[in-house]
Amino acid sequence: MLIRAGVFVIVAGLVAAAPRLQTPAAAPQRAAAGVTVVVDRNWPTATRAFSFAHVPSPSATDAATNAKRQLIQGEADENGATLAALTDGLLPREEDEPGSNFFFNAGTSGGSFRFDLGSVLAVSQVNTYSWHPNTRGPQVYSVYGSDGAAAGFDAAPKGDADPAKSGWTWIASIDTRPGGADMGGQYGVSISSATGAIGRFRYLLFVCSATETDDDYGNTFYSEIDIIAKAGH
Ligand SMILES: [Ca+2]
Ligand SMILES: [Ca+2]
Repeated sequence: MLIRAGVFVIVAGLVAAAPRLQTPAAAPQRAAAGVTVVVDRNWPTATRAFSFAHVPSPSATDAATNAKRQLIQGEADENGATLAALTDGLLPREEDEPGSNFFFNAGTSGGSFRFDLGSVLAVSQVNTYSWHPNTRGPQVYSVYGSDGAAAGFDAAPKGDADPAKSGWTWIASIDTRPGGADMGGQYGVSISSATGAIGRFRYLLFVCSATETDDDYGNTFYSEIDIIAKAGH
């Protein structure tokens, strides 16, 4: 459902895209009240610096650096890295470097994984990065946060169950597909809050979808995911 909704959002965004040139890849994204999403796309050229017009560059010293990572649904592609690649602070040097990215298995529609930050933190940003020359470049996912304290909290929601019904707070649903045939590029997404904190979370859940299922190679090459916590929290 989220994927389909995302397609329509993108189409609508293109129709009204002219005033939004400062974020050329940013069709309107869906996010919880008070949550802001910024999308940057470095294309047709990009460098290993992951330097973006608006989105901060990836960090090696963020709140996710030592997070425990857990695959919840789906299969990792054996040609890629483990989930550790999402938090190691290292970046691919080239646009098609499978061993430096985590991606779900070829021929599958995606999956989900969870970060455990170890304690409840005031999360101010969730920043996600990807890079690929074609359909594995854009990011399509929903992200949820939880402090794990709710009655009935399910740390590993599966199937089509809505995590928001098992103790998770929906933060945003991201779809950076630019429309048109050419989807390649280096993408940066920054999710933040005007009030400083998106929420107080120990766990972050990412539910990822392939960008297309026309062939087996639509799962995004995720290079890094940063969780930024407010200082002193
Ligand atoms: Ca990082
Ligand atoms: Ca990395």
